[in-house]
Amino acid sequence: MSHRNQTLGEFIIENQSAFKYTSGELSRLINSIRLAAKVVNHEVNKAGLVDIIGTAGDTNIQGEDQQKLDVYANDTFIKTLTKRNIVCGIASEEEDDFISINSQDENHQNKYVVLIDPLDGSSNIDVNVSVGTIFSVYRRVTPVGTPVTIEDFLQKGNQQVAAGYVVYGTSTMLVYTTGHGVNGFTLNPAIGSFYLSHPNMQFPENGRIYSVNEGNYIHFPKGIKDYIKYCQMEEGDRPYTSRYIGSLVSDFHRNMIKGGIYLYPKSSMNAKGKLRLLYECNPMAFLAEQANGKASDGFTRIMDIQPSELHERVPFICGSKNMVEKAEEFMRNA
Ligand code: P6P
Repeated sequence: MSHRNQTLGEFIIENQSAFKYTSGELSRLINSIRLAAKVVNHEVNKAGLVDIIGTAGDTNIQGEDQQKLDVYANDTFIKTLTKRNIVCGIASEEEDDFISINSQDENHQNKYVVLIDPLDGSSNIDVNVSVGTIFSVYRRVTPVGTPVTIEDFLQKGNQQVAAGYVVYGTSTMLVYTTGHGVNGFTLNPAIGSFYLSHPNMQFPENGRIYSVNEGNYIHFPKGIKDYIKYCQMEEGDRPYTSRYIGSLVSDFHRNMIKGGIYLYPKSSMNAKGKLRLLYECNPMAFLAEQANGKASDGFTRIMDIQPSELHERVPFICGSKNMVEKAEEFMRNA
């Protein structure tokens, strides 16, 4: 159920009963993400005005320079999720290992683990291009009341109970799913409330936008090269338009609204591609499928891949169903 201009809080309450595990915990979890998103949004929006731009002088497990806002966003989401005593474990792109959260009370009854990319596309911060937060939620698989283990995090994407992103763009939006479609909420910064602005978001089955870093073209597998050439060919509704922001959340969001495909393939430089399975590809794949789109590594459905380590990478092709299937066809026939 949804009504335009409903607030996120009203939407969560109205749809709580639709969620099969409802105990209010997931609603409180989404509410805590809402709060953290507002706090991070405040900092992202003034990044140019205070000394928060630039690297924090550290690198993460990926060997990437940690931008100060990366660190700030990571700390904010971890603190908010921990303080609200909702989850039993958190994994983050910015943390080498997962964090086990022992509740204040001895009977640790929290059932959910959250995996986050706290600020995706952060290399865009210094040039004022939109960035995003990505989150993925699972129910733990180890006994409630015991400390979480790596098993709780290495679940297939098809076990997710919720997933979403915040895009800090020309406006700030929270877009998420609990398995009943995808809904987008836009922040009214004047009053600090998110309002339902994009109910039941759906990928058009076809699109005319392809998003890929063509600077890597010569390093791509033959099937990807053939698909890119297909996009550029004068035939039917082609050539398509190339649009690549360098921020997954922004490219995904635009393609979901307009129709399009995002590709981050493997290459001779990145044997498994660049994007991380657990906190980038799985949540975006859950959203894509809930919005009538598709997500694969070129051969296998992303959400069917069995993770083997926290920060593993996979090739990622995601977007309008017919476009993803055409790209998969080129991969099969290469
Ligand atoms: P490249 C950002 O670092 C990110 O993870 C995605 O948000 C983005 O689409 C991609 O990497 C950009 O990577 O290699 O094209 O700069």
